[in-house]
Amino acid sequence: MTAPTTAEDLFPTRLTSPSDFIERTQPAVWGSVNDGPFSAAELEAHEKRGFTILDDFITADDVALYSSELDRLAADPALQNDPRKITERTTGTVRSVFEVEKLSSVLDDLARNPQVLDRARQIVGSEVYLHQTRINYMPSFTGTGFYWHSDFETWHAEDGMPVPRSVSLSIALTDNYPYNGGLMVMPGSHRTFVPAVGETPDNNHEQSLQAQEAGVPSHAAITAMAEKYGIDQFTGAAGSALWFDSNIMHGSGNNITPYPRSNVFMVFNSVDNALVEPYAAKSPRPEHIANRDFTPLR
Ligand code: 6CS
Ligand code: FE
Repeated sequence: MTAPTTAEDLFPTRLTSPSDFIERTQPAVWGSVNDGPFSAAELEAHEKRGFTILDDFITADDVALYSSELDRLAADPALQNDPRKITERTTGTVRSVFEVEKLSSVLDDLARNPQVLDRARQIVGSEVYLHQTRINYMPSFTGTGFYWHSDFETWHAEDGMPVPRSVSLSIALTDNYPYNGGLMVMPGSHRTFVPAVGETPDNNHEQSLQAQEAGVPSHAAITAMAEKYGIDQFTGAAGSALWFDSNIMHGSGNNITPYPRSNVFMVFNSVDNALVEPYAAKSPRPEHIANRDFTPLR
């Protein structure tokens, strides 16, 4: 499949001056209760809040299995200078490994597991493919967070994702406390698109995956969003899952505790929302960050 070169830009961003927020018209949940494992009440809550937490989503055995994959990939000498491995800017320890379904058959199986795939299809209301996958490692003491952002803002601007019709799954491989750099979300903020100010630098991904600067909202925008939606935090034991909308406003602080925090992260995009040319960047990002093989996952 080749990407169309143009598509209407419903979410102008990376602008020269601030502009109004955009209230999206697209739903968060495109499917219905008959399409998969989520109950009607879960779908309704997901539509409203933009995220769903499922405790005990995977077993303790699977937590151990995926954790050993995480350790293996972090230590793999073959990935030493691989662009899929992102290190912390200051300490050089592993921050993320991308495209993990290609590096681990165990994680490829996870993406295709009906408990995962059927839920992703149910939310986006169609067949899906993997837009991005990664393992995030947040070490104890020195782990650095992710500043406030909407994933969709980046995927639209830099990857050419037309509309927010994708869902992300984050599975906790360690316990998430309120104090070890856990993810903060603004419930309901997925309804509002916050255009960012500032042009996308060339090859922005070479620095943005260590610390995002382009595409983040202004302090005034974050303040307005927090006043409207409030801030919640994702806490939960290892094995819990967070399903969240691509446009939800989220971020995390640093981790100065002795308790590391790591997770497997997979983004399922609708095959009817395949990438086009980037809306606000000179060239598309590499495929290990933004996949352009739109073959449905089976
Ligand atoms: O670049 C990405 O695709 C993801 N990573 C960062 C740091 N921000 C946007 C998005 O979540
Ligand atoms: Fe994010």
